[in-house]
Amino acid sequence: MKQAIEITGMTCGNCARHVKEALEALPGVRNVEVDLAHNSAHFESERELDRKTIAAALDEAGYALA
Ligand SMILES: [Cu+2]
Repeated sequence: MKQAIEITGMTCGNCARHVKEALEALPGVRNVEVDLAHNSAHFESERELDRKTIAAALDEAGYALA
């Protein structure tokens, strides 16, 4: 399934890469696309990931789920 999220804390391409890597590390996640200009990302996942799981992964990388 496809999921879309909004993220706070990204300021540059490195941030976008860190977010991409953090999301890709979650189980079953693939095809992560991070949109720096719009502070958002979308990805495909085998099962729907809850906000808590996504927020924890982003927090660990230094960003936050909006
Ligand atoms: Cu940055």
